[in-house]
Amino acid sequence: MAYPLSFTPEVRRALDEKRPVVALESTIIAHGMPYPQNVETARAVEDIVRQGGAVPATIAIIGGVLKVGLTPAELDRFGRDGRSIDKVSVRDLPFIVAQNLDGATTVASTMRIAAMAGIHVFATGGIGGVHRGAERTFDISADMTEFAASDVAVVTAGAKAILDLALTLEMLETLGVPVIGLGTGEFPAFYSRNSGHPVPMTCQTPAEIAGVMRAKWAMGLRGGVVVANPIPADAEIPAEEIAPVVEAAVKKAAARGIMGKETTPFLLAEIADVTAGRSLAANIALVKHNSRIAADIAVAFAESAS
Ligand code: PSU
Ligand code: MN
Repeated sequence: MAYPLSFTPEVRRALDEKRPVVALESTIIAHGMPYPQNVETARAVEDIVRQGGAVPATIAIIGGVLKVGLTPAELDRFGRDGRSIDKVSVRDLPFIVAQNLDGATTVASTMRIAAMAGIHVFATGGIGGVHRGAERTFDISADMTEFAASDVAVVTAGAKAILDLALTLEMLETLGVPVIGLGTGEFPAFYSRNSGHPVPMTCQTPAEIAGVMRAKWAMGLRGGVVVANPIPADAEIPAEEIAPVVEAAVKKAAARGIMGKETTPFLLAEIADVTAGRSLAANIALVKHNSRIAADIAVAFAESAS
């Protein structure tokens, strides 16, 4: 039996009526962005999903309960409390639940809870992946292995520029995960539209992506799909501009001995600092764009059921 989930009425109704739903994560709120931009963005993203004809389901853990959909007050609290709320990946789920704690869910744990809830589309900013230097540190995000387990399509602006994109793509191939460029032949690099790394396949429309999802799961192939959606051109930071900033941030993290789950939040905050908030503006723009596309995919996927 699945662990009991707690739904907001809006999400419960949409799922019962088989209407399109888009999952959203809470680590990006609590750990990925500063207050108050985190709450403003989380609210805006929910509105964008609704405007796109789907119902948003922001996922988090409150008092050990797996929440599918947050009330405005809950969402606000996650933004205000920020990094004092535990960042919860899949390995942390049993402890947080058993001890009745609060947790902000990463891409991996959000995928898992979305799958438990029967939600197949999820919008984030950028997925975790294989970190630079992983051959020494073994730092590979649990987001990677989760793509082999949960039947969820995740719309992402590629993978964060703080990662080793070539190794991240290799890992996804090993795990049998389709990486689809939406309107692009290149894997986008989060802040930048281009990375120089080709994607294995390209789709031009949300309906085509829904088709890939149907085909994958109809064959009994378990696991997720990466939908790589480049940041809008007017918000991008060109690769040559952001590369030295990322380089310096990665070095600073290493020098300070920052490891494990602290790495990604540290690097994002450091890069936002050094770019005087420009990377934060880029991050917000790409999350909004991903949410719009995720709504379109959820609508197309629901239509393809009939
Ligand atoms: N995307 C963003 N900002 C974030 C994250 C993703 O734009 O803060 C979070 C996601 O929750 C992702 C996590 O799952 O970073 C990856 O952390 P780690 O590298 O420790 O697995
Ligand atoms: Mn890690």
